[in-house]
Amino acid sequence: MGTFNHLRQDFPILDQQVNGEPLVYLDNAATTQRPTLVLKQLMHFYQTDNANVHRGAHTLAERATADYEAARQKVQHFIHATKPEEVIFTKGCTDALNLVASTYGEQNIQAGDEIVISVAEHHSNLIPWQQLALKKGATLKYIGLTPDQELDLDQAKQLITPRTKIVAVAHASNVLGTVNPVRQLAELAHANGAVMVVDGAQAVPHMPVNVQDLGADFYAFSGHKLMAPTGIGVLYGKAALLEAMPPYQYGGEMIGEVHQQTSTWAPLPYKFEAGTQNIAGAVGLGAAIDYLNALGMDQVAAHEKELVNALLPQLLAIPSVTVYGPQDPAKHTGVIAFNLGHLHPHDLATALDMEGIAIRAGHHCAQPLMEALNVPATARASLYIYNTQADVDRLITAIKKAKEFFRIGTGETK
Ligand code: 7TS
Repeated sequence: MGTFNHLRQDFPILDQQVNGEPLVYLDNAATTQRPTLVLKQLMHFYQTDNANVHRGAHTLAERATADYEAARQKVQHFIHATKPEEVIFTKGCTDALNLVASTYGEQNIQAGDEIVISVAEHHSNLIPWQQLALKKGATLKYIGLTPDQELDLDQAKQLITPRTKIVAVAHASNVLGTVNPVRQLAELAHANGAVMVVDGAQAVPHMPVNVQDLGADFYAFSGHKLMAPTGIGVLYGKAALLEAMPPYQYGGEMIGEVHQQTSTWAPLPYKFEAGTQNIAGAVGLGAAIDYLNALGMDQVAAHEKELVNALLPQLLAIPSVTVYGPQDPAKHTGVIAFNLGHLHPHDLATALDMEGIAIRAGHHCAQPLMEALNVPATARASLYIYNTQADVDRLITAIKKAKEFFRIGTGETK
């Protein structure tokens, strides 16, 4: 433990006090913080290279285009896509999933078809499929959880049939802290003629990802959860699928030829990048990937695992604490949702904020999962590379203090 302790100094925002205490930032599943490297790269882009891309009649336009396309190649190598054309820049993970639903889904789903997702999906990987199913007269089916609150692969085997056209599941859950068996699900999908859509928002920032090994047909994620700016994300898609899909939006940049009554489309990836894109965001994403590559994704995963090994047993040892998802640290990512007795998680989050500790409380955009867990909301601490053992200790101490203050587990409440 401790090899990443120096990283904190790369993140200027972490060097502040909140309510008189040094900030402990544990809301990384919502968004991460940006290192100086990314901030500098953004500044550098705007100060030296800024221009619109692909209109390259001048030097700045050429430089901006080169920066933007270099970022695409960094993403390609980071997730092991076969070629840069398979990397579409989007506004984020939500935008990427909506793109698939409203192009591939619109083109391929018919009445009577089935779409299979899991009960633990973030609304971003649920509502696009729900609305597509409603519009087309298709059926949306849900894979449930095992008693250990992991995705029920046996049930998935029953649900995925030749009627299934799309299987869409998160690579890692934003609530349960589970990593789903994407490869097995992709095999089931493919054996039944369906495509595999993966929501990688909580996976790409935290572990090595190889979209080809996973068997993903589409893979979506957001830049801001891996230290890049907000407003930039990625849709990976297999080239043959992307080629056959209609455009998502129409306008500049995405056209081949436009006539009064007809148009043709640009080749991949530009067919899906209508209008001026978040060029600086892509540059920032490239810088964030450089930062992660310098650390090594295996080391990133190992660091978080060490923190989970320290945090989870201590949390479970506090009487009245319920932890959701697997209780075994080996099966749990750095996303840890929990409740303290009947204390509303918002009250707990407020108490922790008074101690300078930032966690999230709420339904985490996963209301069907809250229903399945039979809770209205949970607290959630989520870790990243700059968190330390000291952060874990501060969290545990503050939860114990809140437990005393609210008299949880004493039979009385304040
Ligand atoms: N999918 C998962 C699994 C997520 O955790 C999130 C965001 C999204 C999709 C959507 O990402 P966006 O960048 O397009 O908004 N999750 C959370 C969260 O858990 N708390 O705040 C945002």
